[in-house]
Amino acid sequence: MRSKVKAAILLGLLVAAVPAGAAPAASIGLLPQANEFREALDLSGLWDFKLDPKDEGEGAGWFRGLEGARSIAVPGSWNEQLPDAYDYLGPAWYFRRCTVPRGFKGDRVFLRVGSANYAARVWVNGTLVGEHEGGHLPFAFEVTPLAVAGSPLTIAIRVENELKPTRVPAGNLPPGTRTLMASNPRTTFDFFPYAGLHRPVVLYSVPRTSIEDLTVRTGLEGGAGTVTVKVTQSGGARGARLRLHGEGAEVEAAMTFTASEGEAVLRLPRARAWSPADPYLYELTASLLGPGGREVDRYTLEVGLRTVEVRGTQILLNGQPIFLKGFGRHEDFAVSGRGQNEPVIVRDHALMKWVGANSYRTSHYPYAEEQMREADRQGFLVIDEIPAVSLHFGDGEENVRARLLQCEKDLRELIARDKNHPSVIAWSVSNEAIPGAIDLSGGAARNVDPASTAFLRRLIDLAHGLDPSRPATLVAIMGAPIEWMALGDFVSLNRYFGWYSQPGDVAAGAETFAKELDTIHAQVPRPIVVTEFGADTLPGEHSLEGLMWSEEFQVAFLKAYLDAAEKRDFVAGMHVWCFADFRTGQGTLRAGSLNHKGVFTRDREPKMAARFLRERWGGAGR
Ligand code: BDP
Repeated sequence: MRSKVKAAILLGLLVAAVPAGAAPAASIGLLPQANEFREALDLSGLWDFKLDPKDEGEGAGWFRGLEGARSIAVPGSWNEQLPDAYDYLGPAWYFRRCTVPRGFKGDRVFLRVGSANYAARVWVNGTLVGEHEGGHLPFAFEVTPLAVAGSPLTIAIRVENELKPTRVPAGNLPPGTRTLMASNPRTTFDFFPYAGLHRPVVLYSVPRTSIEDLTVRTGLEGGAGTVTVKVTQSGGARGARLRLHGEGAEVEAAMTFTASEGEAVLRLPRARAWSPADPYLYELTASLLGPGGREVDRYTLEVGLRTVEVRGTQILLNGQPIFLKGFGRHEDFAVSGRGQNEPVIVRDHALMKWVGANSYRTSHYPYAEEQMREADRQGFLVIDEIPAVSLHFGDGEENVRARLLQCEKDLRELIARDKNHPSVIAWSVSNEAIPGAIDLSGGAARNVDPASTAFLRRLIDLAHGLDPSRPATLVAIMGAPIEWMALGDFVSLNRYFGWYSQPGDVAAGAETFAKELDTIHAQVPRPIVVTEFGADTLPGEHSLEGLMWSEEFQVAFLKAYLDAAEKRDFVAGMHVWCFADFRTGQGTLRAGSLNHKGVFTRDREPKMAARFLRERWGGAGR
């Protein structure tokens, strides 16, 4: 069993740890789906909940039930639901009873957790079934022997989000380690370390012979399109039938399996390409065929036909240069915290359209799968990022190594999860890795330890290896060394001249920005995407002179940067930091524990800058 699991992890298919005696982790590539062959029971709602500050729950058998429990909503962070748990990050227990649907009879049953931040252990009917480390990504375990159709089932999940140097992102670094800003809790990153079950928990069934994973790659040539589909199956099906439906056309292809995998190409003589202007989605149905050609399993996927490529200093979508207009964002909202919040997902995408954006980055961690589906439907170009924020390299080899392993695991899981989304145009393997010294003047660090460069190169190479169809990038902090910027297929930069340096002098800051763009371009002749630029702005704060923190300052700052970028055809995108104000740790730079660089407030009302961008970017419905 162990070597089988290891092999699968190497393949990037299996993604959670297997405690002794527990079930092997299951594939996370496909969201659970209900149809004639599959069923899914979404366990979102109120669960029993109990903090475990003394860490006594496991020894005392809390996985059998919680005494003195109170309610908690899943999905949702616990921090703002329970007033006494705001900055509690230690262990806590979730517990819930359900009945295994009768329709699961005879099938394999899995339990899938959409995201537990940061580490989770899972028990079903009192039996430990698995554990997982790393927030923001799903994990699943097979629980077939425990889940009897029509019978009651208990689920217990212990979650903790202790800040540790060995985690990604890291926290509680050893005293003396240089961090960008001091904050409480002691993170290395500028967003609140929300904890809990942040996305739905789903119990689902698949037939004994079933589709385990689908990988879709699309191509466009002239007016024609191709959809290459790899099917991974378990249970010994002989073949599969693929059907692609859309635009009044239906094409089919058949495949036979050699072992567990098969591949086939669907050809559309006239294809409707997916793009921000026309995010058209075809429907792909994969059917697994059993004895006598009988259909034994089915999975349906929305597919957008598009190509992405970096050529020279341009990013090409469907062969045409595309300029990324948009934002860095956060999954953040009052009370729900980092929990999946569908009304906010819908509003955020609508507001980005209203502004005229066509792109965003999932700063600084993978977003909910519902976000990615909405991006597919609304035509956003997404830079999809793992939680590798503020990587440090100076706190000892052991810590650095632990973080590298976690980054690699995150990247495997992210690509396994998001590989089929047309909206995802690139993988971001880190945000603002920290060079030894930080230069805020527009220069680049020199003599950086080669081991840190090798660390980042390894992540870029891994992204390329797992998914040769998309570019990979890493986001450079001010003062990052040129050799780091040169590792990605395009350069990504966060810049704050006129804010953190040259404060209050927009003109001087924009000049430093422009000069630095030219210097980088001369050394790395690839597209540059400015993945962050912005200024903290208190809504309602006005200033005739356009002083810092006022709405006028934010508009002037964004305008100066956009103007500088517009004059340089090697700049392929501008992402404003940030879409909306968001909660972060307490610190002297963060009034009300909020980062105020949003062009929308935390409750999604526009600041002046939102209206300015809407004019500039030609927002919808003007
Ligand atoms: C960058 C980070 C981002 C911060 C932002 C800021 O990438 O997470 O929130 O700056 O300071 O350093 O506002």
